[in-house]
Amino acid sequence: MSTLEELSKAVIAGNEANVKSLTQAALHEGVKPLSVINDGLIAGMNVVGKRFKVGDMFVPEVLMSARAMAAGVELVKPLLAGGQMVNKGTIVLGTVKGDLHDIGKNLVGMMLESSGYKVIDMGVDTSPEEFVAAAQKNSAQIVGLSALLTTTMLAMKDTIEAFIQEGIRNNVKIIIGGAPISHTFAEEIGADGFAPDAASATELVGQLLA
Ligand code: B12
Repeated sequence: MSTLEELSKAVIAGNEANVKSLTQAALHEGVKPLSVINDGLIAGMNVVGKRFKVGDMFVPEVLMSARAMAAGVELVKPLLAGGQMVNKGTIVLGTVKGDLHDIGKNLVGMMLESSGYKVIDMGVDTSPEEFVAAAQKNSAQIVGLSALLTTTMLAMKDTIEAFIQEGIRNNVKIIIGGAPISHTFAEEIGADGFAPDAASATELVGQLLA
């Protein structure tokens, strides 16, 4: 079994200590940081998602996997940071109201930071008003919304509405993402863009700011 396969297994098992040592081992072997994330850590989390769906895994186990994955991501993070001092733009990023999922949002934030953007992380369960206030306070060019639940996807629409209400919708580009989100949904609610993963999110931001 390759180190990346073992790493995926450790994420599935929720074994934080093994995730840390295998992440380090993979990096040591010369596996690219992004590949450690995509082909090791996220690959494991994808299996967790499938098992959770069919009832083979339950919330406490999923949380252990999530924690283990986060510990691995922390180790890779410094290697992604480009160290650029130029600020290419400011992004307010958060998980929408009612939603507590933050693994994907954190990955998006990390990739954006490592590409030279300033990221204001709003955390989880962020209300439309909080997004509006943060965008104004930081003169953000981009607002990124994350949602993992079909029920909280609707909070994305409410958040866009709040920017319209405040009269500042044209000052920002609003991008959305998360497992249940699609291009079609983005168009439906009047978002400026959608990206299916962290690397494409960074590309999307680059395009919108060009
Ligand atoms: C981990 C997890 C949890 C953890 C979250 C821990 C944490 N700190 O985030 C815990 C255990 C807390 C949890 C709780 C719940 N969960 Co949950 N969870 C998951 C799981 C297994 C993985 C999600 C994940 O982290 N994926 C890995 C990351 C890397 O992927 P990602 O989030 O999609 O992010 C990528 C892209 O989407 C994109 N992206 C993400 N955000 C953004 C933002 C922008 C701007 C852009 C451009 C791109 C982008 O880039 C990311 C990186 O590539 C999913 C299964 C799944 N298939 O998604 C279920 C899932 C999302 N959960 C689900 C459910 C039902 C729940 C609960 C209601 C369970 C319960 N009964 O209590 C609660 C809800 C809590 C709440 N109010 O939010 C369902 C949702 C079903 C639905 N149709 O709505 C899912 C789909 C599982 C399932 N199949 O049933 N969960």
